[in-house]
Amino acid sequence: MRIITVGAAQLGPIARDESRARVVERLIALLRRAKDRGCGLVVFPELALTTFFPRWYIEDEAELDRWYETEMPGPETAPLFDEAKRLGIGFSIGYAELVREGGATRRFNTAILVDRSGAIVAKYRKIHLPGHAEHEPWRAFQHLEKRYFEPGDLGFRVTDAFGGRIGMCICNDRRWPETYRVMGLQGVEMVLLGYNTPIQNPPAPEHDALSWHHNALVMQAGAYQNGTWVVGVAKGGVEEGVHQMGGTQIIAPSGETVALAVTEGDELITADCDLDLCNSYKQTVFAFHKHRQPHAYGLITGTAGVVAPEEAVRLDPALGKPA
Ligand code: ING
Repeated sequence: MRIITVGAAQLGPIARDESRARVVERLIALLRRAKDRGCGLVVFPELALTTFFPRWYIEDEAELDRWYETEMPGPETAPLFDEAKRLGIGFSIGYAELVREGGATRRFNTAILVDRSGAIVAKYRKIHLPGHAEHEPWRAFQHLEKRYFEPGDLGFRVTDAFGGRIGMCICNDRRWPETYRVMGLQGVEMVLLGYNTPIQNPPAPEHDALSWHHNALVMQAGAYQNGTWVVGVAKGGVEEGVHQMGGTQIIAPSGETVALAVTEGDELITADCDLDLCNSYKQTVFAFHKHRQPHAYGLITGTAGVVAPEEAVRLDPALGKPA
C-alpha cells in the first residue's frame, strides 16, 4: 500500500476585483481543513489566483498583464507557500505565468507542484488551449485563451514525488486522450488537474446539458485507460456572470469516482489514494509493452486534423497495405 491522502480543493467564484491576498486567505483555509483531514497533498484549480480573465477582450496590455504572476512565489503568494510548509502539506496550483526572456514577453497558463518541504518540484504549461484568438462579439462571453497564452513548451512530464509518479495537466487538456497516454507511457500514477469550465459553450449549446457527463467521462476514461488516479478540481459557481461548473472529483485507476464535490463553492473533498491500485491495470489489461502496437498509430502524430483516406495512406505506410 502506498497511500497518499489527497485533498481536492474546489474554489467558488473569484471576483474581478478580489485581491490575490484575499484569494490566498481562501486557499489557506482549505489547506488547514485538509490538514485536519490528514491530507499530504492538496490540488487547487486552474488560474486559482484570479478570476477567469480570458472571458473578456482586453486590449490594453498593461491591464492584461495585471492578471499574470511574474514570480512564484511572489509577495502575495508567499503566505500560501509558508503555511503549506508549516503544515507539511504539498500542493499543486494553477496560475497565469508571465515570463520576460531574451527581450520577449511570453504568457502561459501554468501549474506547479510544490512538495511538503515547500520546493517547486514540477511545472506544467497548458498545451491544449481552447476557445479563440480574436474578439468574437457575438458571444455572450469570450474565451480568449488562444490570445492570452502560448501553447505549453514543457510537454506532459511525470515527476517522482509523494512516493509515486505524479503528472499534471490543465482543463481542456483533460478532454484529449493523448494527454493521459503520454503520461501513462511514463508510468504516471496520479494526474493532478484544475479546470475553469463554463457550462455554456457558445459554439455548441447542445452540449451544455452534458457538461457534467463529459467532465466525468474524459477523466474516468483517462484514469482507467492508463491505470492512474486522476484528481480534477474546479473553480465553479457564477463568476462575473458566467456559470462555471463544479464537479470536482477524485477518480481511481478503475475509472470509478471515489469522491465528488456537491457544491459549486469553496469545498474540500478527500480520499485515501493507494497508488498500488494502479498496478493491476498497468500489469494486465493496460500492460502497454505487451499490448500496444505503435506501428499502427502513425496518424496520431502524423497530422493535427482529419485527412482524406488517400492522404492518410501517404502519411502512414501501415495504412498502405493492399486489402
Ligand atoms: N475551459 C473549458 C474546458 O475545456 C470548454 C473550455 C468549455 C471546452 C466547454 C469545451 C466545452 O473545460 C478551459 N479553461 O479549458
